[in-house]
Amino acid sequence: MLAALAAALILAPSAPAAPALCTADVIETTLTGAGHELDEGVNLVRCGDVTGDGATDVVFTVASGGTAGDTHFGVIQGGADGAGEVVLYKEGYGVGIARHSRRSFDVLQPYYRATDANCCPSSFRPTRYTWTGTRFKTKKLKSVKKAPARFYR
Ligand SMILES: [Ca+2]
Repeated sequence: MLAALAAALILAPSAPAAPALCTADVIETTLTGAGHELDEGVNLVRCGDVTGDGATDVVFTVASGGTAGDTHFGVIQGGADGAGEVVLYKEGYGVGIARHSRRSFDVLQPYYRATDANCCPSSFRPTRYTWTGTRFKTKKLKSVKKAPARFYR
């Protein structure tokens, strides 16, 4: 059985397709397997190394299905065996994400003053998540008036 599996892996075509880790299906299965809620399902997906080990990881958001936009974000770290481990899963509001480097990514969230309508926050506040080797440490970055498009598309 194991030998057959190994043979199948060796014979598998090495097409340069995106790793399975970076598909919504695999992210959702991995999250459910780790005991996390899914709300409306995975929305944004950023594929690439963010833990500095050369192996592809995936940064993602989970949609609320309502005006709050995406209300969770996280990281699944890809292992050498192709399996993924949830190394971060957090709540947010109107979350946008963008990879910054091979060991960091940025999370953008709207900041509302009391008089701001839901459509139109006064500003957006980015936070940088940097991998320390065992976890992500956070650092607040300078707020911006407009959300750079790369965070939300
Ligand atoms: Ca990695």
